[in-house]
Amino acid sequence: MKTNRREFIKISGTAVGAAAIGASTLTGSLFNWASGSILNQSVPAPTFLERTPTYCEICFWKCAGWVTKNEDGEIWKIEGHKDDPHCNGRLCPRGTGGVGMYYDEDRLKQPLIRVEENGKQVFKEASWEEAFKVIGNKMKAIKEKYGPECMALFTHGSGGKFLGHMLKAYGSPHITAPSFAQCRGPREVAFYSTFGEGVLSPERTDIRDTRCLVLIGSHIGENMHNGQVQEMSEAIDKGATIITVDPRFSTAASKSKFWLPIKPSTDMALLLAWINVIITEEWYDKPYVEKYTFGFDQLTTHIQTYTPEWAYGITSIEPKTIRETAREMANAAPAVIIHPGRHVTWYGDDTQRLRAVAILNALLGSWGRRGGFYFPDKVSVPDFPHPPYPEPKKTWRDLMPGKYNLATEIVSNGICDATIPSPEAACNFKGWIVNGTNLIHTLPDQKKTLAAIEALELLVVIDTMPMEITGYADVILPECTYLERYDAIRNSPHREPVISLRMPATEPKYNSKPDWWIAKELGKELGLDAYFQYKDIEEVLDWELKQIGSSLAEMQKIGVKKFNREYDDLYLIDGQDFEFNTNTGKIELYSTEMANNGFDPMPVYTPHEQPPAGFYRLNYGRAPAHTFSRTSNNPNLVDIMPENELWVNPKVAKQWGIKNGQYVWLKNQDEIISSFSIKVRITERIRWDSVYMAHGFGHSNKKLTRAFGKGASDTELISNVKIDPIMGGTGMRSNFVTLLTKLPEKAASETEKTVES
Ligand SMILES: Nc1nc2c(c(=O)[nH]1)N[C@H]1C(S)=C(S)[C@@H](COP(=O)(O)OP(=O)(O)OC[C@H]3O[C@@H](n4cnc5c(=O)[nH]c(N)nc54)[C@H](O)[C@@H]3O)O[C@H]1N2
Ligand SMILES: Nc1nc2c(c(=O)[nH]1)N[C@H]1C(S)=C(S)[C@@H](COP(=O)(O)OP(=O)(O)OC[C@H]3O[C@@H](n4cnc5c(=O)[nH]c(N)nc54)[C@H](O)[C@@H]3O)O[C@H]1N2
Ligand code: SF4
Ligand SMILES: [Mo]
Repeated sequence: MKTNRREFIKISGTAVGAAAIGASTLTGSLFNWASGSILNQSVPAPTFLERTPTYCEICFWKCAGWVTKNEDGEIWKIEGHKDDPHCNGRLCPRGTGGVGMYYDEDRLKQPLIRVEENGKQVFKEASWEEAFKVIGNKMKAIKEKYGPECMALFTHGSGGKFLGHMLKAYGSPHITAPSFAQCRGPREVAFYSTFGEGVLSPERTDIRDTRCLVLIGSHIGENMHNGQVQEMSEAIDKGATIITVDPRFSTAASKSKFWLPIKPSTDMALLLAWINVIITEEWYDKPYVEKYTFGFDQLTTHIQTYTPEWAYGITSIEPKTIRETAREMANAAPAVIIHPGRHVTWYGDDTQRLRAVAILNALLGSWGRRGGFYFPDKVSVPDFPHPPYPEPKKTWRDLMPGKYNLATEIVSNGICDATIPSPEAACNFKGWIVNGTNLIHTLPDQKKTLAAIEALELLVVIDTMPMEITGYADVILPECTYLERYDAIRNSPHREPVISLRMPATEPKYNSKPDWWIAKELGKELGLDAYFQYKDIEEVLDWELKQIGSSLAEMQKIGVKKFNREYDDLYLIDGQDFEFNTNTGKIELYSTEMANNGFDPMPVYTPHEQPPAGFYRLNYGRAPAHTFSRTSNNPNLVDIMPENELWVNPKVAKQWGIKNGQYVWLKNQDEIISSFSIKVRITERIRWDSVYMAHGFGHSNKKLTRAFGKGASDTELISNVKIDPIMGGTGMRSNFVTLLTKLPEKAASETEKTVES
């Protein structure tokens, strides 16, 4: 099987002047990082350059970069910052194309308020003052009638810090992000209960020095998290073995020594069989296991029956391959990483699957070792002084008693559920502020999301674009793009502590404003002036930076600043005593925390549903040129990839008599039909029991002139959600679809249905 090189030509063909950087296998073939601006290809190099620091907002890797303007003062290009370990001077194609977000003429331009005119609901343009008045009055009424805790903030992205501060000052602790229960939550909870620490973001994986990288359902390469992709290229160049477990022949699979095309939903069986082999063959790190772990004897007994022969019948991976790959990992140990993945909410037993991943890493001694997982460090930046927040009278835990006990963050789908009125609910949420998250495409089970929205007394949406969620808002507030604003200091954990500044490269276009300003003005409207005792964000940033020995002026010049680690403890030293932050002070192979909460202390295999005849499992994932639903209208990125395609195995295509390039509709197990059709791509790279599409397409908002109706939405078809009882994650991979080759009546009418904003 070959990867599609034509796609690569298309990418570099669009990015005129782009150079392939690095001669490694990965960068050299599929990932041609563009170094110049895609948008202004024809603009001659300006004579006067003015550059300002930023960090990218196109995804959550937050690469630091420089924005350069041309002599007319217009944004010309964005380049990576060479001192930044997130990007090492190179942005991914999405980051380079980020300029398109600023230039997109479909942007939200003015605050909008929902009003009724002639019996019809419409959005009316408003001033910021009017918009704040409407929101302020409603929020005060909600506080009075139900308590401030009944307001929730859904936020994903940088502005969350300011809006979160405003909400806490108002009296609600309910701030939630989809990056927990729709994304990496199970992984964090699993690693906390095993090692007493999370994996964090950026992941603490020491990929550049690894000798064996196991990707189990994490497709680095299409998942373009920059530094991680670069480190993987570096590791491959240095001869590391890549083992990819994926039912789909992903880009990573094409770079791998072993590709294990596992039957979807059966990963737990493979992981348990690997644990079985590593213990029975005595390939584990004996001194490490003895010194640092708890529960080895229980684990040994527990995995007796989980043999490779047993797993073969479940996973379709041959026992010989299971042993061979286990051997490969053990040979590389401790410089081995069984990658914890990132979007890990699949089948509802995800925390337990990630526990198996954590246990495997522990047995091989990779936690705290070079080429395994390092101990990250970050600077502690104090917050600008403010009065203490009022004590909330109730929290989400009171509203969902006994549920998701081990969740370490607020579960967004839990807030959504608790918004839907029900006789049992102690309190329902009455108002949402939604910032930088397109909940309609982000939360599975759209029926529930819509039912919750229906029940709200206030829905404020802060966004840069007219998305699906904005169509449901009472008030829409247009945020300016990341290129036009200051934000909180980026301060993420890494090998060395490192901070980065984002500052405006230019004035906000239209009547858009930054989140820090929105939070402050809304705060004042709510009478919370005491919490906003500063003139502007520059004062706040300068104060915060001065506490850590820098200043705003310095950061404006250098963009990125590295600090020394307080201790030289990136890895464990051989034989070092170490107390882990778990109940036993050890790495818990047997989890006392799980046991105490009534969950299996060691992972157990349970079978998952398989598709009925004529149906295929709906598999979805990332496309290198896009981020979720946020970039599908970006003029630069639309050029690279205008719509998503449905990967269909040739055997299936033949059965259905469908041709490459033909458009089909999809119908899921609950009779939900996709609003739009999707182009078929016939490929051996997908198993016959599944179909695959990139997430983020199939927009139904007509205001998105480039993205409307392009491709299909996976979210729409994800109505069967398997909730992880441990932490509330939404397992989204138990949905099955069948193909419709003709335009069904329902789909035709759905196509007409749009939201206005
Ligand atoms: N079906 C399905 N659902 C998924 C996933 C999936 O693969 N399939 N993936 C899950 C995962 S891993 C994650 S992390 C989440 C991601 O979930 P989201 O972060 O909600 O993803 P997006 O669809 O990109 O929505 C981002 C929204 O923010 C807006 N936006 C972009 N920039 C700015 C800005 O600077 N300011 C403001 N105020 N708004 C901005 C965009 O216009 C868009 O409306 O989705 C989860 N849900
Ligand atoms: N270009 C780009 N990169 C991104 C993002 C983006 O939007 N665009 N988003 C970022 C974010 S927030 C996240 S969370 C990460 C997510 O990135 P990943 O953690 O890599 O997750 P997914 O994109 O969901 O891809 C999952 C892979 O799992 C495979 N798979 C499906 N079912 C099974 C199964 O049962 N078993 C196994 N073993 N594999 C299976 C799919 O074929 C796919 O290749 O990507 C990040 N990077
Ligand atoms: S990985 Fe790409 S999109 Fe994400 S922050 Fe970095 S440059 Fe931006
Ligand atoms: Mo994510």
